[in-house]
Amino acid sequence: MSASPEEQEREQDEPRVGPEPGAEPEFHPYHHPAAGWGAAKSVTRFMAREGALMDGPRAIMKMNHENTGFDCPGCAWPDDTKGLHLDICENGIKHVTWEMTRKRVDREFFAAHSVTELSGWSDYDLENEGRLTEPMVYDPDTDHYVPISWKEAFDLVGRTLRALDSPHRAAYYTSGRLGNEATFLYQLMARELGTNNLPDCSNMCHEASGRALQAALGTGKGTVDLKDWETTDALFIMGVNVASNAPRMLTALSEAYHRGAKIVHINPLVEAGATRAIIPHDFKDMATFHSTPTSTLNLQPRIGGDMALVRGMAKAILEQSASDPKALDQEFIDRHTAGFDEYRALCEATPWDEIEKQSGVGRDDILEAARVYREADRSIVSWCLGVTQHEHGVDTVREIVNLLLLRGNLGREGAGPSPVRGHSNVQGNRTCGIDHRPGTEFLDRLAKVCKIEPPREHGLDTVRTIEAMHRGEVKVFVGMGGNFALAAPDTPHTYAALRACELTVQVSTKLNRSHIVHGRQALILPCLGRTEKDHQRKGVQSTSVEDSMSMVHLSVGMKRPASPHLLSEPAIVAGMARAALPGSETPWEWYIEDYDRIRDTMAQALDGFEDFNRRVRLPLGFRIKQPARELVFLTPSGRAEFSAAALPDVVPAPGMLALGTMRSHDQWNTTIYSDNDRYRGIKNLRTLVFMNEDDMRERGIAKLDPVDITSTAGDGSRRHLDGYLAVPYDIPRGCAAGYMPEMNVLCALGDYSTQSDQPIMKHVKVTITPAA
Ligand SMILES: Nc1nc2c(c(=O)[nH]1)N[C@H]1C(S)=C(S)[C@@H](COP(=O)(O)OP(=O)(O)OC[C@H]3O[C@@H](n4cnc5c(=O)[nH]c(N)nc54)[C@H](O)[C@@H]3O)O[C@H]1N2
Ligand SMILES: Nc1nc2c(c(=O)[nH]1)N[C@H]1C(S)=C(S)[C@@H](COP(=O)(O)OP(=O)(O)OC[C@H]3O[C@@H](n4cnc5c(=O)[nH]c(N)nc54)[C@H](O)[C@@H]3O)O[C@H]1N2
Ligand SMILES: [Mo]
Repeated sequence: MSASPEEQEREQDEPRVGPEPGAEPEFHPYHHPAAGWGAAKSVTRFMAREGALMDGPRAIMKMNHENTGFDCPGCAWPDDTKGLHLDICENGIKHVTWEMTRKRVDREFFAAHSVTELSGWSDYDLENEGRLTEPMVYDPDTDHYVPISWKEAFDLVGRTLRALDSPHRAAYYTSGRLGNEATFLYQLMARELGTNNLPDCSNMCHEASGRALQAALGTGKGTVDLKDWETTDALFIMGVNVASNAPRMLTALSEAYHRGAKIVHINPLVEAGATRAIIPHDFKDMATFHSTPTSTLNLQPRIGGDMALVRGMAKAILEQSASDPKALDQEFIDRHTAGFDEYRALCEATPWDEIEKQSGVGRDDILEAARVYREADRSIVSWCLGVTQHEHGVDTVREIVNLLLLRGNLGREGAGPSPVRGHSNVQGNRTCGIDHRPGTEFLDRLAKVCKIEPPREHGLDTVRTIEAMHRGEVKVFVGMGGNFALAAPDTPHTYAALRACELTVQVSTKLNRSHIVHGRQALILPCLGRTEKDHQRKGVQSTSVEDSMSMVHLSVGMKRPASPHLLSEPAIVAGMARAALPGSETPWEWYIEDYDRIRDTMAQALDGFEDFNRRVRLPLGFRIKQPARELVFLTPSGRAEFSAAALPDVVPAPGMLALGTMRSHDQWNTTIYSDNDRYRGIKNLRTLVFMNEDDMRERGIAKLDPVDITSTAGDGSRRHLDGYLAVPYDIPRGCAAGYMPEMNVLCALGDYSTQSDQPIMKHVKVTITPAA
């Protein structure tokens, strides 16, 4: 007899935190609800390991609270508007605890370990050493990092930048945790120096969403907020692993379910969050093991099949409109949109068998999803990387908008597009100027307010920066957070690019691969984390962040810094800027004394930030105005634009599979917490590939057999990963999946989307064979 869900949940083996060397890999399909006690136990173990048991709970109670705490750096999901006192999740807690660890990487550590030695360490072991404590510079004579004063470090940056024959010889990368104030100063520094070379993690993440929404609606962001989530009749969740990567969405899903809303998940994998969940802040649910369904329908398209699936839903709605005029919101279409006739003709001309073949979903299932959509007065479509990291990511997001426009699901409560952003401030980074393709209006205003001459030519994105480093055209790489070496595609190629640099500068909280894979000269500049108190001349400072739903609010750290030698990110930017621009009239030092001064300048320079200092101190902050929400479309036609793109062919060639790279439950991008992936039933294993059982059988591969994976790039070049273990999984035929960043080795740098310039990370063309 099988155990009840409660028993299963109780008996569930607690995964050990951290990779267990030599431990046997295990796979047992997971049948429990997401979140709940499994999550709570995992958190406790994790805190104990990081020595944060005392501080952890105190910090957690401060997370995501109306302007009195710090913003959870875990993800970009908005804060609960009703002031939920435990609006938190397992992964957010791990993320914060990871920052608050008691372990330290100090000068003795670097004296004891050469860089060559450290390059043999695993990524887990590097980060596991704890927080960085003081600035370090690479000494090529001894192959060790050695201490350097902040002043000398800034001088080295300034000297090297000033010696470049063009400002375009440097690139300034941003990882999406950087607060708005530091972001604004950082882009100002780059532009005052004379370049728009501002690659960011968004180039690998939601570039496709931004470009599609901009073209369709004249705004690069979603239009809905949490209230809309609370009132909608139907939610379509596409390509998001909710329980692992946006766990606070589980609350919204279970509330929606209780309300009677329909929830449709569209994902090649049926992830744990697409079944049932126990909501962690609901003490009653926790105590009684009560779980709530988080789905009413699950569709499993093939990898890359979303556009065809959405086209199918649109086709069904259009077909239905012949007998049921209310299927379409014709008045909305007439008043607010352009290009409808062309789109209708395209849908009519797309045959059902093509839609079925390309989506990998049967017509009846697509009709069922269309029925849910038709019966809902208000619908929201939400998506993440499963939709964006494709060649045709922009077309797919536009197809989603097409579907929404058909029924006027825009500019009213409970309806609209809702991309789920990744990093906690990745959306704010773009708003505050991290953009290698800045608009003229933005630059004109920046020029006027900051009295600089910003460059007008477009700069380099992530992929193009790596190419330029290879060619010797970019010689200085500055990383404001993140782990560029591992996050970027084509790992050996990216390593070589970084190593070809004259200087690499990494502003970081913890040791990672990007410190070990460095330029001829290299600096590690350690900064305060978001949980830490930032003391400046005028007192304790706060920074602001913007969530996935355009809410801007303050984040105030409250912990004693990990080391007295840390500087804040704004201060590090200002230090580098002053050294590189000694004659600059920008009052860099004055800004750092009091971040209100930065915000006052931002209020003048940035659209939507008027009266910034006052509004950001309102209890929940403020929402940046969203013209599309008000049915004002800043598009050439002044209307919301339908698109009419042909369906791409996403069906793998015979013998090939489409491989999606993704995150495990116990990881934060390049930070690996353990080798377990609880919700997918995996223990002690990251070097795996999830496959359909029939695809395995056809290749003579049994459960946990070692296999060799070969990817074939657009230019015909091949890349390999050998000895990965095959895991039979409920995934459509022709599809496979495994973990980033290990699998970035398989992603060719040249294989980026021509629509978004995003590296293709979800549709890598591979062959898989039994290990040689
Ligand atoms: N705990 C934790 N939270 C995180 C992160 C983390 O690493 N750890 N990362 C943060 C960041 S930066 C980001 S961008 C987000 C990422 O959040 P996600 O987008 O959830 O990230 P992935 O792990 O890449 O998972 C992609 C999901 O898309 C599905 N998928 C793959 N291919 C396709 C496809 O062709 N179509 C559809 N419909 N689905 C597909 C996969 O099965 C998987 O469920 O999460 C953020 N939050
Ligand atoms: N194959 C494949 N590759 C991918 C993806 C994928 O799905 N598949 N996803 C892509 C996506 S969506 C993203 S967003 C990128 C992520 O790319 P990045 O943002 O570059 O990488 P992270 O792993 O988030 O960065 C982790 C590091 O950030 C530093 N850090 C942490 N907190 C702070 C802080 O407060 N300040 C500073 N200065 N540093 C800090 C720490 O040193 C830590 O080691 O990866 C991309 N790469
Ligand atoms: Mo991301």
